[in-house]
Amino acid sequence: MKKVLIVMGSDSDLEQMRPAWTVLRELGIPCEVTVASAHRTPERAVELAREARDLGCGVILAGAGGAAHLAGVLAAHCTLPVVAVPIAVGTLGGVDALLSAVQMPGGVPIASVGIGGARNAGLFAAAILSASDDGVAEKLAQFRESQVAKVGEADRRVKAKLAQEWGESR
Ligand code: RP5
Repeated sequence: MKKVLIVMGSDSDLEQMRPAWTVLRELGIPCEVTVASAHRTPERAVELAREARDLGCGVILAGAGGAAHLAGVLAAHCTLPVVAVPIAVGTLGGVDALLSAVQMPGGVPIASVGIGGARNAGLFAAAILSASDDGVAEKLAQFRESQVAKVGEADRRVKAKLAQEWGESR
């Protein structure tokens, strides 16, 4: 099974990135997590991107805040799909990171989830891997089914609560 490489620009991104590997672990998809910065450790970022495919990675998730360029730099040095996770930090609260991802100039595309969207990034990585891995596709289908069940339970809870409230108010 292909792995997901999760790169974050700083250890200060850790908690916002945690949902990515949490959901990947729920799905049984292996991942590597590492800190590398496009501007503080540019050589390391390039090295990671260049070796990722040979190390068995099928997707890269890149979490960074500020006017972030980590996802773009990683994408520039490999042909794996790269998904940016804009981190909510600093004066602009992640809008800068979001725009730097979705406004990537032409030729080396990256995808992006929303600000702080690490869990969705993990799920999207699983969807990418599912295109060539039936086991991952099956796990993702089961995950979707579990969401259906949870919404059904939420619906029953809300109805029961409202029935009780409305009964009490009469
Ligand atoms: C970015 O700058 C990192 O991804 C982080 O979101 C932000 C702040 O980094 P620290 O100054 O906390 O290390 O490169």
